Amino acid sequence: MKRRNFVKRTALGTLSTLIGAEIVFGAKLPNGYLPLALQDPDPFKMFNKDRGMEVLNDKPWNIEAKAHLLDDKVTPNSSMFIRNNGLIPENIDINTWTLTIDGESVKQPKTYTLPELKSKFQQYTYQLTLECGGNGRSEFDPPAKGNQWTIGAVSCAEWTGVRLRDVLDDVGIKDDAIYIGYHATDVHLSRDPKKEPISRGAPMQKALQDETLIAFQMNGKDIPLAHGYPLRLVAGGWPASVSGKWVNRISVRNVVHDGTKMTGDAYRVPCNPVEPGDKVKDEDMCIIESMPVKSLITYPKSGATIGMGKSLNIRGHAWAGDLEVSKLEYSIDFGSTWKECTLEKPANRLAWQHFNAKVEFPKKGYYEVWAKATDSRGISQPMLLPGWNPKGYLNNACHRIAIKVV
Ligand SMILES: Nc1nc2c(c(=O)[nH]1)N[C@H]1C(S)=C(S)[C@@H](COP(=O)(O)O)O[C@H]1N2
Ligand SMILES: [Mo]
Repeated sequence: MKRRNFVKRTALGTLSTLIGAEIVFGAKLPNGYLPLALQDPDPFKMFNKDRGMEVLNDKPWNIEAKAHLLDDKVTPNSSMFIRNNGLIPENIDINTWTLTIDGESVKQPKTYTLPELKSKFQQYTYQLTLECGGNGRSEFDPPAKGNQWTIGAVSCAEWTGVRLRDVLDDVGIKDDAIYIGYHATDVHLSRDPKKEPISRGAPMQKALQDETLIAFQMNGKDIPLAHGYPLRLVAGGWPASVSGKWVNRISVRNVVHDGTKMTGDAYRVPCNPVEPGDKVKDEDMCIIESMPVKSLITYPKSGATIGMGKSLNIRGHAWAGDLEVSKLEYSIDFGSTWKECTLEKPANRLAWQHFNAKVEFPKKGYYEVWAKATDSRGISQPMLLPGWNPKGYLNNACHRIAIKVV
C-alpha cells in the first residue's frame, strides 16, 4: 500500500515536470489517464490541414499534399505542404518583432519594426510557386536520405509584402554585394541556441527581382504560424528553402552565403551528370537555383473510374522556375503520342499556370494519363526519373494518374 502510493506520487511528479506546471487536482487523476497536454497533438487540427495530407515526420513537422488536394488555382493553407528543418518558434510577439538588414555589404545595418516595414514601403501581392528542392525524392534509386516527398511538396499561394529590393535600397548596399542570406527564429532540433536549423539565401540578381518579397500575409491573412508568421522571405521559382520563414535578419554578403544548408550535399547537385550512387567531390557540386519545369494533374484523383463513351476533363498546374511554361501535353499511351492541353498564362511572373484538356478513350480498360510541360526555352519534363543526385533533388518526372474506363 505504502509502496503503491509512492509510485503514484512519483509518476504525478513526472507528469507535472513534463507539463511544466503543478497538476493542481493531481490526486483526482483517474488511474492510467494521460493529461490532454501530453497526448499526441493532432497535426491536422494544429495546422488547419486537410486530413488527406500525409505526415512524413513529426520531429520536425513535415507534411505533404496529395495531387488532388492541390486542385485550387491559389493554394489554401489547408493543402499547403509544411517543410520544417527545426522546431517552430513559440511565443512570437509581433510588438517586439524586428527585421535587421546587416552583413559585409551594407553601408550601415538597419532595423525595422513590423509597422515600419508595412508603412514605409509600397506593398505588392503576387501568386508565387514554392516547391521544395526535395519534392519527388522518394523515387530515386539508390534512395536518398531525408523526407520521402512524393509529389506534394509544392504550393502556389498569394503572398503580400514589401519588395526586398526596396528595403535594401533604403538601407544602402555596397558595390561588392553578391548574395543575401536569411536568419530566422526557429529552433535547432538539438535546442542548442548557437545552431541554426537553416540559413539559406540567393544571389543579388534573385534578391532584387520585383517578385522577391518580405511577406507578412498569405492569401489575404496573417501568414499561418507553420508557414513563417509574422515575416517570411518569398522567392518564387527557386527551391522553397530560399524562402526563409520566421525571418528576423537578412545579411547582405560579399561572399556566397555560407549559412546552414548552403554547403555539402544540402540543396546542391552534381554540376554534371553522375552515375547513380557515385560519390561526388565537393567542388563538383553546384547550388540549386531556378527549379526545373514540372506539372501536376490535380483532377481527377488517380484511380478514378469513368463510363465508356464519356470524355474526361482533366486539369492541373505547371511551373518552370524563373521561366514560363510554353506548352502542356498529355498522353494516354505511356508517352508514345501526345496531344496538347489548353494552357493559361500565369497570373503574374513565377505563378503556376493552369491547364485543362478533354480526354477521349478508345475502349474499355486501364489507362494512365501522363502530363508533360515544356518551358519557354523548349526544355520538357523527363517521362521518368531525371539525373540521380546524392540528396534526391529536382525530380521533375511527368506526373501520371490511373484511369479505368468501364
Ligand atoms: N526558418 C526556416 N525557413 C524555412 C525552412 C525552415 O525549416 N526554417 N524550411 C525551408 C524549406 S526546405 C522549404 S521547402 C520551405 C517550406 O515552406 P512551407 O513550410 O511554408 O511550405 O520553407 C523554407 N524556409
Ligand atoms: Mo525544402
